[in-house]
Amino acid sequence: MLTIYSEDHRKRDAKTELCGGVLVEPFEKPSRMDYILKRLNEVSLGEIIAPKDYGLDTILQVHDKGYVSFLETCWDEWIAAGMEGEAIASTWPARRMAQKCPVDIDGKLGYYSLAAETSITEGTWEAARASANVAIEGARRLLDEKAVFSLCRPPGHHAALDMYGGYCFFNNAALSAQTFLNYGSKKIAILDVDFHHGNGTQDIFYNRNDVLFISLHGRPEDEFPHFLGYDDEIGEDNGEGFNLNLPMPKGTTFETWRKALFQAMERITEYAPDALIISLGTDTFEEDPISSFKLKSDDFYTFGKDLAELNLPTQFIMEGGYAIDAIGINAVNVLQGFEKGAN
Ligand code: Q9C
Ligand code: ZN
Repeated sequence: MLTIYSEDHRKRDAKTELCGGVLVEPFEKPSRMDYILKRLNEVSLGEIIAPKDYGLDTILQVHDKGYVSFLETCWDEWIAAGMEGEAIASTWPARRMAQKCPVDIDGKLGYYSLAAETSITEGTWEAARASANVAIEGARRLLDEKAVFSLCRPPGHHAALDMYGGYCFFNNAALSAQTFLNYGSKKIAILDVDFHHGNGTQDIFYNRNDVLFISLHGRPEDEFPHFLGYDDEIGEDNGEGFNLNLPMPKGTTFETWRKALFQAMERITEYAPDALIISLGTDTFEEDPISSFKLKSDDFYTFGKDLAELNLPTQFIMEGGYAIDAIGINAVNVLQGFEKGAN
């Protein structure tokens, strides 16, 4: 399987994440990629290529213009304001307050964020742009390949039309879906198997029927992002019936998770998309430090094999996964299972 990867992800190297009332070393860190690369090379999965730079056109089809320019200038504005640490939001346009973008950088950070754990740092914009390019390149390559792996970092599925958070800035899966549509596809399915609900992807396609969004995740009652991901969110207007959430409780094992997977696969078969995008988080792993599902390394292989049954052109897009000494095995197990199943 062809892998798309950019070294520029290293430009995102935040030193702080707000967690449990203190600043900790971020869970989402550059070395995650090293473990995946190491495993890709160990099993010789295939060629690894760098993306071209696709500029901002596709990004602006998916994200709000003001949001994109905020990301571009945020760090400079933060430094110009004389701040000491990394840029973290601390105030939000909450219930019954004005939904207007302020001028002050503290105000802007709250306006354009959905959570405070994600610090913006020097180089975040460049890394997020590279990650977007990795997704878009993958979509283009899928025109000639049966499957591709877009090794994206930073991840994307929490990034909404005009909000960052949950370690995400641009929604890589959405950029990829939009790229397929730009190239003439009529219907795209996105299956999000990251432990956390893909609130950003749901948000972007909520009123559209040309992208089917399905997410398997920890229940919003228990887990981040807390305020989206319920099973009564089915889509709106043209998008009604094209959003499917399958939330599951803490402690969910592969046996239960796989039943939800089969339900998702049935819906995808019925939809009959031109291509399938997998938002691939491996934070469903039993040893993940911030999640509560109980998948084992072998289960990721079985999952990949199951997916191959759909017999669709498939793009895997890397999302979360924080048990980093197992992230290589787990992610590559999915890809190897898929290749095994497809033959
Ligand atoms: N104290 C992705 O998996 N909450 N993002 C962390 C730790 C945020 C996860 C809580 C989790 C974001 C792409
Ligand atoms: Zn996650």
